[in-house]
Amino acid sequence: SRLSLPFSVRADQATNPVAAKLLKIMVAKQSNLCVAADVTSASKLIALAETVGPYVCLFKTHIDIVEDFSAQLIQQLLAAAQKHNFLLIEDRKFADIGHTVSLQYSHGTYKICSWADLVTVHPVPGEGVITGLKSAVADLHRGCFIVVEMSSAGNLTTPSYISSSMEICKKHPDFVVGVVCQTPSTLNNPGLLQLTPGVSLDCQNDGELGQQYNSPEDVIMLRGADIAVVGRGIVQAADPVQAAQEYRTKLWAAYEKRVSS
Ligand code: 5BU
Repeated sequence: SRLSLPFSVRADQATNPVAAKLLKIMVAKQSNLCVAADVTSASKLIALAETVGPYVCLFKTHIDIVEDFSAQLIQQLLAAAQKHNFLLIEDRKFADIGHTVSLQYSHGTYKICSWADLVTVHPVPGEGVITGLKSAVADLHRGCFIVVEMSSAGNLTTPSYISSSMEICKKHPDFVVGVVCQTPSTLNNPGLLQLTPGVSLDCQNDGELGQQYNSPEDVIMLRGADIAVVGRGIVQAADPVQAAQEYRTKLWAAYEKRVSS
C-alpha cells in the first residue's frame, strides 16, 4: 500500500505535476514537515519563510490574516520558496459553488491562483467545487488537497462524509494531490498524499478552541500521514528554527521506520 512505499517511488506515480514536484522535494530535503505560518504581519511571515524554509517541504499560509498584505509580500514568499525549495499552500478551505470558488481563487485582493501551488478545499458543495477551481487555472501546475476529516473536537466529518469525499478525490487525479485527514485514508493511489494537521510534541489540545494534537510519531505511524502540519509548535516556540529542525528529524525518522517495517 501507499504507506509502505518510499516517496521516491511514489513521485513517479503522481498523476499531478505538483504532487510529483512535492514528493521530489520531500526526498531531496528529507522533510515531510509542513509549517503552518499563522502570523499576522508580512515581516513575520517572510522571516518564518526564510528561517524555517530550509527544513520544510511545504509552507502553509492563511493569507487573509496578514494585516499588511501586499503584492510585494507575495514576491518575497515566492523568492523564499525558490531559494529554499518548498511549495506554497494557501489553506483557504474553499467551500462554495463552482462559479464562486473560481472567482475567489483567481480574483480579489489575494489572487491565490497566481501564487499558491496548492490550496485546500471542503468537498461539502460536491464535485463542482473542484471543477470550479480547475476552471480558473490555465495550465494544471496547480493542485488541491481535499479536507475529508478535521482535527478539531466535535467536527462533523462522519465516516460516510469521509468516504463520499474520497470518491470526489478519485475523480480528479489531475488536480487533487491528496486529502487532509486524521485517520489512515483509503487512498488507493500511491501518487496521492495525506496531509495531517494537529501535531505537537508538547500539547494535547488548545483548551476551549477545539484543536486536538497527536505526536509526530503517531500521525506518521498510526494515522497514515505523509506530511504533518505543525503551527504553534514551531511558530510560538522560543526558538522556531530549532523547533523546526526537531519536528523535521522526528517526522522523517517516523517515515523511515514506516517504510522499512
Ligand atoms: P496549530 O497551531 O499546529 O494548531 O495549527 C494547525 C494549522 O492547521 C492551522 O493553520 C489550521 O488552520 C490548520 N488545520 C487544522 O488545524 N485542522 C484541520 O483539520 C485543518 C486545518 Br483542515
